Amino acid sequence: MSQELIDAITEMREEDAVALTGKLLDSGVTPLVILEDCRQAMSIIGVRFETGESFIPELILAGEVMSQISAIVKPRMSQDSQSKKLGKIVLGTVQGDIHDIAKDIVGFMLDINGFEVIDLGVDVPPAKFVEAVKQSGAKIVALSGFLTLAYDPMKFTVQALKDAGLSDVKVMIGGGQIDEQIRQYTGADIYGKDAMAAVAIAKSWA
Ligand code: B12
Repeated sequence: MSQELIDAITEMREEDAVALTGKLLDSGVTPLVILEDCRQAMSIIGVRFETGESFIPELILAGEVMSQISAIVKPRMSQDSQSKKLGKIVLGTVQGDIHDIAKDIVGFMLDINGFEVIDLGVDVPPAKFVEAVKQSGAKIVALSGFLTLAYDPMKFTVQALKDAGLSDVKVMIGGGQIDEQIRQYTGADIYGKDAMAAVAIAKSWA
């Protein structure tokens, strides 16, 4: 763990955070350790937002810092990752929700663990998931959502896949408030608490 990196992110020192990431990678710190630092930093920022110490512009800036770090870390991981793909996964943040930091981490982890990730982005309507599954032949769909308002779009997406005759496609869900109770509500196959869980689930289905 690098407290210096966590501090640089939580203090929104964008250039420092990016430079430090490069330095840590060069000194042999693994990308996974860096991602864990990012996760810790984001959770500190999340608590500050909830307690009124930080506001939306800070969150947006933190999101940008995360994207930049991810862009540096990703090529280093791809070098080590297996070229053999374990299968295709359609990923997206559901309709009405634009939170993508966590989705990107999930996509990133799936990618470097051998899956071909078709990332549909944010605010993705159910029909778009259906279309992407049909086009790609993916057998796994991963839905991310952070808002309470995301529960229904998740449920509608699961239903839309069934209505399209894609009952053999497995659906995992995750994000902020998502838990087992929400999984039952949405009809998804499984809930995963973090990106590592997403990888473990996908591997068990592959
Ligand atoms: C950053 C942030 C934002 C940023 C998003 C930037 C971005 N590019 O994503 C911005 C500023 C844009 C934003 C906007 C809003 N936000 Co906001 N946001 C957050 C915040 C602080 C952090 C979320 C985050 O990215 N965490 C970092 C990730 C990495 O953490 P993580 O959860 O550990 O990630 C893991 C898991 O979630 C899991 N996972 C995620 N997806 C999936 C999928 C699968 C398949 C699996 C298996 C696992 C999985 O794996 C991840 C990696 O390990 C949260 C508060 C919080 N504490 O969560 C509020 C929060 C989610 N936001 C909230 C709100 C209300 C909003 C706004 C409506 C605010 C507004 N009034 O405009 C808008 C929403 C607009 C919209 N339509 O979506 C509320 C939601 C409340 C609710 N119950 O609905 C929260 C909880 C804050 C609060 N307490 O009020 N937000």
